Amino acid sequence: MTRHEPQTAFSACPHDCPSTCALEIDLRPDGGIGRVRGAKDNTYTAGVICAKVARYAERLYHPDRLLRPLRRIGRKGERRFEEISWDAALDLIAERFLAAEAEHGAETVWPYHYAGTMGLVQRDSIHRFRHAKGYSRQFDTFCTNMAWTGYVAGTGKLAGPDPREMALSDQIVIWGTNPVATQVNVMTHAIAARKTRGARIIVVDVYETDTMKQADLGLIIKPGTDGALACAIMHVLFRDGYADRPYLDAYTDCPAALEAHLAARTPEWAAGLTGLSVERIEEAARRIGEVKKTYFRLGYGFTRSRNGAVAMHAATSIAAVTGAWKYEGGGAFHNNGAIYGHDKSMIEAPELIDPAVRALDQSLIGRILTGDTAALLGGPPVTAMLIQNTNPVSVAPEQERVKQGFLREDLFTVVHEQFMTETAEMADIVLPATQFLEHDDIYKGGGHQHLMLGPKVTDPPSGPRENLYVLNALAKRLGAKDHPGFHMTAREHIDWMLKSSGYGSLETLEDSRWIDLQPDFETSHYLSGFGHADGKYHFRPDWGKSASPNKPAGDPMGPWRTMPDLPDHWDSIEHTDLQHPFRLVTAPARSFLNSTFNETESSRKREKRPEVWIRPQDAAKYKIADGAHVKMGNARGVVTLHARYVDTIAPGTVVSEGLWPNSAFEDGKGINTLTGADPVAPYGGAAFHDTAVWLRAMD
Ligand SMILES: Nc1nc2c(c(=O)[nH]1)N[C@H]1C(S)=C(S)[C@@H](COP(=O)(O)OP(=O)(O)OC[C@H]3O[C@@H](n4cnc5c(=O)[nH]c(N)nc54)[C@H](O)[C@@H]3O)O[C@H]1N2
Ligand SMILES: Nc1nc2c(c(=O)[nH]1)N[C@H]1C(S)=C(S)[C@@H](COP(=O)(O)OP(=O)(O)OC[C@H]3O[C@@H](n4cnc5c(=O)[nH]c(N)nc54)[C@H](O)[C@@H]3O)O[C@H]1N2
Ligand code: SF4
Ligand SMILES: [Mo]
Repeated sequence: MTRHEPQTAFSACPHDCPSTCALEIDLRPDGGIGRVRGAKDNTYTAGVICAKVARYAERLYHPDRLLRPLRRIGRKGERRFEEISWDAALDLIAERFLAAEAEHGAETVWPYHYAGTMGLVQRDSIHRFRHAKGYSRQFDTFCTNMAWTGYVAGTGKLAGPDPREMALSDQIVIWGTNPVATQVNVMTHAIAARKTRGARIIVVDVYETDTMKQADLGLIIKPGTDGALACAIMHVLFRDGYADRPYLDAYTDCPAALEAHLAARTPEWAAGLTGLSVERIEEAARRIGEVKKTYFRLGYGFTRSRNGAVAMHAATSIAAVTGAWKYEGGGAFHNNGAIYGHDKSMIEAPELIDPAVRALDQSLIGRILTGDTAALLGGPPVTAMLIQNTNPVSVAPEQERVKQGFLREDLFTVVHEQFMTETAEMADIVLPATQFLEHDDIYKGGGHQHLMLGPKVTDPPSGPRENLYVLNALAKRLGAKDHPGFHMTAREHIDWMLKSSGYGSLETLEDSRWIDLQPDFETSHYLSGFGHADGKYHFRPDWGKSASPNKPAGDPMGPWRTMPDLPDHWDSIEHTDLQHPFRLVTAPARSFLNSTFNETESSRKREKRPEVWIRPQDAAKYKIADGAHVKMGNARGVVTLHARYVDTIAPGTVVSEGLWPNSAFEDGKGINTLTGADPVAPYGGAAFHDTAVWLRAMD
């Protein structure tokens, strides 16, 4: 803890945020933490972090932190628990997991996790645990499926131009992400480009976000119409001589077919779909055509729709039409997942995987726990769960079913948590977890290129234990197949991974704090070829055979056979009708991170209360006043919240920023009561921003 300066420790932000900031932590004389700051000498973080992490002490020393293992003594969900010892808790869990296994087979146990910590040791050791027992696997679908699949369909690889190059670009197109709220460092580099080079910023969203407020050109479009906008932009680029034909011939698979296909995708056509004026689309296209050094920073938000993969591929394709990839400060970036090449085998034990064991869809948890045979993939019911790093009762879609499932008396649920979340309230056993500053881990940035050390910098209170401890202790009690990973500390795991990956050792990383793994310019810009076997950018994605990192073992899913074979508007979104006249987008709130930080007072104060934002013109039609108490619903359920008039939203669209705890809504039904879990084509994912709803004033 005193490796650098006596009063300052370093770490990395563990939260599920593409920025993965390099942190400096002020240490108090008693060893506790003070202010958290961004590391100035990390070239991506550049000294800037978000407000909620700067005040981390509020979360670390929160009076509601879980400190002791708890056992349920009331009925399910009644929130009555008694304290027990760690040993008693672990013994009981082992007994119940073994009994469940004896009755239904090992697949009845479903270790369930996600990204509350992005630390590779503490997040992913659960895989070693599940594989060593033959427990059900998890098909991850909350977040990345449509975005990664769509990007990789074009480029063949999940990587791109160095995000720091944004500072060297002449124009930055921030598409379907709200970095002021969700990944603040994108703004650092984009604003630097504006200050030093007069770069322009274009933002595409469905409402005027804080990011769009900073833009030179803001395009507010109807949700799920990004494919149409991208096609119309490309139409103009071809029509007006902005297409880089030598680049297209050398680097792309079928430019002539694309051009012919786009002939009918005119700005007039896209105006009808997106709600933008023809002039606005023409203006955006002209700016993108004129400025060669345009950096497309493509986010997740616009892919959380049933046509999200198609939308991502279409937006990525624009950079291939202009040839922006050739230039420093140009190209299209989404995520750098493919650059790391780190060896996770000691953490995850892939050699223990039995491919016959089912992989249950994380987003279908509601259907799975309520016995839907299709969702259970024909296997046994789930009767035991160990949950780490996720809060499905709040974050998962089809919330009514999720709650119903967790209420099952024959389901034995263990939740390892830092706080009494709404998922922990449903548990049979609650185990207290350490926070990131209290354990060792290693992180990689999705939105940048650093592998970063996050060492333990302060002692936890007595009680909370790290994920690795729980998994190793349970593996032993459960008689899991032995694996060296079960006998290693987090520091030993980190050291092993670094050595095995050729990235030095724990000792060298303690010294350097991070490693910059950005590939060279040629590679990052695909100048020696794209990631596909033919080295070309693919306008024709061949969806059923994609190289997506999210590809599951089985067949493609959803209506994938009707996906367009070239960039297009794919009309597969949830449609409005007379009963459901609005389309709801559940965008993230600036002061929460998914459901994390919704326990801190300052975040709740800043976000005020659950609201649905609506255009006054739209509200008037349904006699909804500004500030009105409203119900919002669809076939999945009904929520109660307050309306607020906001002029700058796409027509027919309503926005509810979250994630608030369910209990902040009047009847305890959170926003995910309304969202659907149906798997999006072709490789799954939940369409969180693609929901048709009705709205009704309550009085
Ligand atoms: N403060 C804060 N930060 C976060 C999070 C958080 O909850 N709060 N969540 C973290 C996580 S897990 C992730 S994955 C990232 C995600 O961060 P982003 O990539 O920013 O993605 P989203 O947060 O889903 O949505 C971003 C924007 O997409 C817009 N959007 C929704 N539908 C459409 C559409 O059809 N078209 C267009 N053009 N825009 C659309 C929304 O209005 C929203 O402003 O952020 C991380 N950072
Ligand atoms: N309506 C709507 N729903 C959404 C989204 C949306 O935009 N709209 N976004 C979706 C997206 S992109 C994502 S990624 C998911 C995210 O959903 P989750 O992965 O569930 O994310 P969090 O809400 O951050 O919950 C993480 C939990 O992990 C706990 N935790 C943190 N660190 C540790 C640790 O070291 N050990 C243990 N045991 N626990 C820890 C935290 O206390 C927190 O309760 O939500 C999805 N849900
Ligand atoms: S911006 Fe994201 S990575 Fe950086 S400190 Fe905030 S939550 Fe963490
Ligand atoms: Mo996410």
